[in-house]
Amino acid sequence: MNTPYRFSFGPWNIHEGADPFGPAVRSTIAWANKLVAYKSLGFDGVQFHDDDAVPDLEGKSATQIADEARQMKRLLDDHGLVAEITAPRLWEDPRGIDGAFTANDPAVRAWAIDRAKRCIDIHRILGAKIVVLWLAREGTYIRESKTAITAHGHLIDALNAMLLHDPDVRIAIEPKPNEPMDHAYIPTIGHALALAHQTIDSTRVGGLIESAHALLAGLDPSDEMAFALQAGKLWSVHLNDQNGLKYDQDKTFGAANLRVAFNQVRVLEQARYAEQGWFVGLDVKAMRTQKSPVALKHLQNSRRVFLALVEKVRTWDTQAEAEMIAQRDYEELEMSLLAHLMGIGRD
Ligand code: XUL
Ligand code: MN
Repeated sequence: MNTPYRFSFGPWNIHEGADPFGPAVRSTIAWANKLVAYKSLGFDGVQFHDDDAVPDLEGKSATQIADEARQMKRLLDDHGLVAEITAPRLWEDPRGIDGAFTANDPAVRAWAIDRAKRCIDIHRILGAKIVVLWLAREGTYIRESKTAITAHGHLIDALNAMLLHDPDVRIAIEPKPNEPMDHAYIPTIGHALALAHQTIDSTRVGGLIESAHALLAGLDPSDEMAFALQAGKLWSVHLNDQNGLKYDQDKTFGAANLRVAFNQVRVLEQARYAEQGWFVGLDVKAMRTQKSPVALKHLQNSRRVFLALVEKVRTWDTQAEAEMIAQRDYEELEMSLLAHLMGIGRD
């Protein structure tokens, strides 16, 4: 299929299978081998955390960080890959245990902003298009532990500091309603874009929608995407799937909710998302039961499902759809769509 779609994933999507209840079950794949896997799986873009690009960066000088980032950029060039995003990993450092930008301790907030600036420095060297903020611990386990009004102000302060640090940087907020916190402060794209509008340059703050995060918020991911697309603010996606309101599952795209996946692809097609140069990012995890030699199938399969659904969107009879809408015969519309997805005739 002749398609302008370009795909990305993060190195954490090739992983050892540890979960909160058990250790790793697969051996670690070296960076060099991960990079080789990208092209062979049909991917062109790499999603980075700052410390994926420069490991252990907290102990390193600015010069050392820049040198290592340049080495990583050369590696990407050698493999014909590009950096899509860079994200500050604020949630693993012990200082960020109760939030980073929204920590009660001003010294922790200062550290978090400084770390985000260093992430931007790495991002410039890698030539990535957007800095992504997944606000992992920016929320609470118990309501009373933070003052929410103040915390939202701290988030705006952090965004402003990042925007001032680099006049070209664009920041995409990745909303998620919970996990690891009980309640996160920025659970939906509406919250993210409302925050963006309070910064010193709202044109440089947009969003990244992850399918599973929207489902965890009880929302339809395609409507979340549409909200951002309408505003010209959907700058990346993390496609995956989620079976109900459980832990964050990061399943293969379409594996639990095929029709919901179809509608995500449909909205991206309607907005000509790919033609604007944005990547289709995947944030999927292999099942823990997968043996090492077949632990990359979740990436390949997610991409395949996406492309098959592009075909389904493009072959959907929109003329017939318009007639059914005009008649308000939504039962017919629904059955026609199900028949189209199942590849069966409409009798
Ligand atoms: C967390 C999540 C992260 C971010 C990248 O649920 O989705 O993988 O996407 O930090
Ligand atoms: Mn994600």
